[in-house]
Amino acid sequence: MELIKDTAQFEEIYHKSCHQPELFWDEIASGFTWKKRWDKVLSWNFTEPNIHWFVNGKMNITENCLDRHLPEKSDQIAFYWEPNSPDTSPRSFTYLSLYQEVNKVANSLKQYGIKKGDRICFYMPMVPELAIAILACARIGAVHSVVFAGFSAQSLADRIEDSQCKMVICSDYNDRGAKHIAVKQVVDDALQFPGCQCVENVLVYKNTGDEVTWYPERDLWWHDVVPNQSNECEAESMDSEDMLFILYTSGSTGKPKGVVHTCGGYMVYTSYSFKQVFQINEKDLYWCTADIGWITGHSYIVYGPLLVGATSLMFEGVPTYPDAGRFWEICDKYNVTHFYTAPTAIRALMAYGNSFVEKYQLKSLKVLGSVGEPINEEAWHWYNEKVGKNRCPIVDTWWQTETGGIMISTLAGITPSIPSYATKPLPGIQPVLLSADGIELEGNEVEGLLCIKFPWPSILRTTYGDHERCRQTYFSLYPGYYFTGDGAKRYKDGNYRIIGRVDDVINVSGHRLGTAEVENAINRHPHVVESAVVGFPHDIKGQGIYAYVIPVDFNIDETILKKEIAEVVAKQIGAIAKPDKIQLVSGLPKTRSGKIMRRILRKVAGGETEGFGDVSTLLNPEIVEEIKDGAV
Ligand code: 7RM
Repeated sequence: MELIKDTAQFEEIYHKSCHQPELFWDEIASGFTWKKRWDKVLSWNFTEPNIHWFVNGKMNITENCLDRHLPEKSDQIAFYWEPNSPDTSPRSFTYLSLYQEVNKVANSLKQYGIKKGDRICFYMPMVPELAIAILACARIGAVHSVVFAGFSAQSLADRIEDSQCKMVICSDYNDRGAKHIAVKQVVDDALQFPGCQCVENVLVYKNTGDEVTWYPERDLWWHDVVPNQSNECEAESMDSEDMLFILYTSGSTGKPKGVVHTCGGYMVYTSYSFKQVFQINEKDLYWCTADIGWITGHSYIVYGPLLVGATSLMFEGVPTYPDAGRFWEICDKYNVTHFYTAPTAIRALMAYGNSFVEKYQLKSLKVLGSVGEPINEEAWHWYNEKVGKNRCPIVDTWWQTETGGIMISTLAGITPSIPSYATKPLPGIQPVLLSADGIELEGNEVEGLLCIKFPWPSILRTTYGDHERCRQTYFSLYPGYYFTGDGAKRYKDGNYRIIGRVDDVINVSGHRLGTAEVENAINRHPHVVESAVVGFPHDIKGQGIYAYVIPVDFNIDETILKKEIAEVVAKQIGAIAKPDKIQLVSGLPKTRSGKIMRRILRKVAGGETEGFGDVSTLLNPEIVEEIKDGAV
């Protein structure tokens, strides 16, 4: 796969990708190892939806991540691993050693009865064994469902149950910053739920070595099972459209949905987008600071870099431990050339002042990336000046769990970066802006709902176990389009600026949460009648969580109730979903049909005191004054 060389070539390739998409993707897919070539590049409709890329092609993504590189790169480092504590020894894996470790784990999974199509749940910290086991799973055709290890036992149980996982892979504990987290305990708690009977074994990687409760009929130690295995394991032949993984993500309604990605298209798109956006070359050292529990980690820590044969860095810890210079220390230590992080991390580090970042040279850096939420101009400039020393292009990459890979972004050093703009769609991506009634807005200087009108290889195929939900969420509101849930503006030269979600999804520190999900958790508290959750602008997190709560009675200790509500949310979802602010109210503004007027709640949460428009049509207009006066 050739790197795009300049703007003119980008324009030319983009044009071709839209006018001859099948030819375009056929050529790119031909650069991979297939066990059998496809009969047809694409067959699709967005109505059911039913999308097939590389029809009847057979392959295995791990052969493309590992085996394919062995002849030339067996001694090249696939990834370095930097532990949470700078005092712990770092580790590294060459392509050959990674290949062997993956095969050993793959053989272990087979030994315990895991077969093609079985689902395996992962609840692991950022240790190399997480990446290894994910690849092992893919090697034998099992489906991975990684759950971010900050989610609660309840959330973990819901996900295990929804996809009926046969195995859970976890660690004993996790040291993250100064925290010591009992990972296996959460798994044990989750498996107490009646819906989790499907789990036959728990494979436990000994990470810290502290004592754990052991269930001998169910639990397996990694070190008892894995080392004895053969380091060869034949890669299962997978159809392009066989499931590769499930990743749960929040939407505007109810419980999170399991976004399904399939083998062939995901492979082709993550590797293409990785290479072109970051402009990765031999000898580069790429580092993405995301957690593998999110899509960014799947596509751009595990699969993308390995597919292109890059060398990358995986980091166990957090940006502020032992101090706020850790990221920069690591960049200098490893000579990181490509650094990819989230605006929330940049803002958090900015808040510590410049002394930390100024202590380091950062001479090796060539490209900076941003992902997960809109990057505000102040953070963009700080990133550019203090980290990139005004000499590294910034790629602001817009994409989603559902898109599998980066959709709108600058190509580093090829197309121009503009502060707070994601800029242009990648080759193969055809975005449109729609008005609320579904009309395509033409030209530049327009704002609308961001939709995509043609499939790309890593578009989600379904939501696990509920295809109708997939259709309704993404393909029904604007027939013929994939609806992203984001609003965007298009400026001159066709550059896009992402504004943010237009649905009831909030983005807290780059983590997606449904307001309904948080409300359901809050409503579990016996002293809560009803609640409404909205986002509000937050200096570091991007958005914070503001909860309006109607208590059973006001004759209570407010501080205790608020604390308990936060605990209920942490228990139901995880600490990331704890409200930043809770306001007790006697009612919520409702329309005559009983719908909560979130517009008003968002304004109050955002600190606005006027411009509420006509509220007289509400069922309870008097509540608006009370809410304004009681704003926290
Ligand atoms: C990769 C990821 C998706 C939502 C998406 C947006 C927001 C992501 C950007 C962004 C502005 C960006 N997947 N988002 N990247 N907004 N600029 N560069 O984050 O499924 O967890 O979230 O995140 O609202 O719809 S995700």
